[in-house]
Amino acid sequence: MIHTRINDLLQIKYPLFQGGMAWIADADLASSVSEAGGLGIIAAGNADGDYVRREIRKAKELTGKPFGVNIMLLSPHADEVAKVVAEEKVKVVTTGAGNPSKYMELWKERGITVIPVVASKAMAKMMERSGADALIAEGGESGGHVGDTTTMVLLPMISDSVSIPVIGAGGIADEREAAASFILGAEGIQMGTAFLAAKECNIHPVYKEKIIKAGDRATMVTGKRLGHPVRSLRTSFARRYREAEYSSASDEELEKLGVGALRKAVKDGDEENGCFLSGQAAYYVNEIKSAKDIVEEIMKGCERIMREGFSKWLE
Ligand code: TUI
Repeated sequence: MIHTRINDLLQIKYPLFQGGMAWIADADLASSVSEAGGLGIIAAGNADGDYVRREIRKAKELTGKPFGVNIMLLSPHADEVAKVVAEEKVKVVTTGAGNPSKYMELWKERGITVIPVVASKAMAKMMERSGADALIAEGGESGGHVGDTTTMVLLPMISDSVSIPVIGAGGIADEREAAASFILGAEGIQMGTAFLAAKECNIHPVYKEKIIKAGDRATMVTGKRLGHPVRSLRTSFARRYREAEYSSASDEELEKLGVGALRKAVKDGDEENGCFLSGQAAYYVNEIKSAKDIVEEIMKGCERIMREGFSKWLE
């Protein structure tokens, strides 16, 4: 068994998180990952407090095991959702796309384990000083909102910079990528894209199909012009958005193009107008499986690689 400080901190069997994907990671997906021995995470995304409270209560009915809530800090409802997770005494909170310092006291006094996502060394050190229990270092291979440092460079950098445990994310969907993360200093891994193909993931079948079929250059990054770079599948929508970014279109026109695009992908499978967020590791996601099989295959494969060691090229 792979056993790190993350297993002890969260009382979970496997140090594996399911990423908090906006519009996607609901109580069904999160509870099935937690039941499988990992940490399932409900994504608050842009949803309001009532939605998040309902999903938390649903997850509590579906599993007795720990699960988390991810708060996307760019959301207009972030303040409200921050209060809801405190009231509901969620065991773990992860944050993304910003600095969660202002909520830290509220969460810590309720005994919540706080694990911010960081994409830089400066943010990692600041979060450790503010009382974070662990960090998720997410490289630019990931789907959704991305920084530009890769997991390969970011993980050792962040692990060397803090003494709290670090979870690697971005570009992990296969056992070799998982094992490499531990070598780079991680004490846990987080996967998002790999769980898009979970049976329990309630996205439109067209979205799952696109992830399963994704090839070697399947994703691209758009949104840099407005300051929020986002990695998604290279669809006609993504190409159109990219063209608009480099045209004389105004910022307002660009924003209008993006409104509702995540929902259109997730709920409607709308190939023309939907934004299908995905990490580069979609290449390794080739079939629909239960969350339990995804968790176990990755962790067992990772453990086998660690036990075998790497003597292939040693004389
Ligand atoms: O947050 C994510 N991934 C996301 S959020 C999202 S929803 C969205 N919708 C529209 C526009 C933008 C996003 C889809 N995917 N990952 C975690 C993550 N956090 N990656 C990078 C960061 C990050 C970035 C800046 C963390 C901290 C940070 O600090 C900013 C600062 O204040 O320096």
